Amino acid sequence: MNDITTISGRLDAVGLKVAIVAARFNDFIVNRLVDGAVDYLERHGLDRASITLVRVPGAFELPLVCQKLAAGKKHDGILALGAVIRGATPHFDYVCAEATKGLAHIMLEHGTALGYGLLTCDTIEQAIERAGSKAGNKGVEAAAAMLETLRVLEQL
Ligand code: INI
Repeated sequence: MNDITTISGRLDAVGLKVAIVAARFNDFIVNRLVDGAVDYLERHGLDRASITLVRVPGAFELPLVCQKLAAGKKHDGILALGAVIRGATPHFDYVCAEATKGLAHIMLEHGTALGYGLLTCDTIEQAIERAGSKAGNKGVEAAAAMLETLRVLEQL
């Protein structure tokens, strides 16, 4: 592999500005994702004062606010955090699909690294497992992915 030019992202958050957009719906889960993401970014050198936390009503509103932030170009990376938990109606499917499509679209439209930290779970137990217990913390994973991606983009 020595002869291959390899580009990879340093996990170094020093000097960056990051926006976290977090849904208030299921906040007992989402707050754990926010805590995990902030802790990860701080441990990788981000100054706490360089984080802007924006609260939105639910996952469905994440794309609109992320789009406005991406268009504003004031942040190096954006992190979208939320938790959709299946109920008795098809509502879950619509919210998950539109939020996910919207977030992917924003990344491509604006070329902004956007961490996808939206839990889409069948049960509350699954959400708890992914918010800092048995299955890790998806807020941390989304923050790590955002950081790595924005550092890759800088080099292209
Ligand atoms: N929003 C969520 O973030 N999680 C959910 O589990 C959820 N459920 O199940 O309904 C949810 N709905 C609200 C939605 O995101 C919008 O905020 C609402 O429809 C107003 O536009």
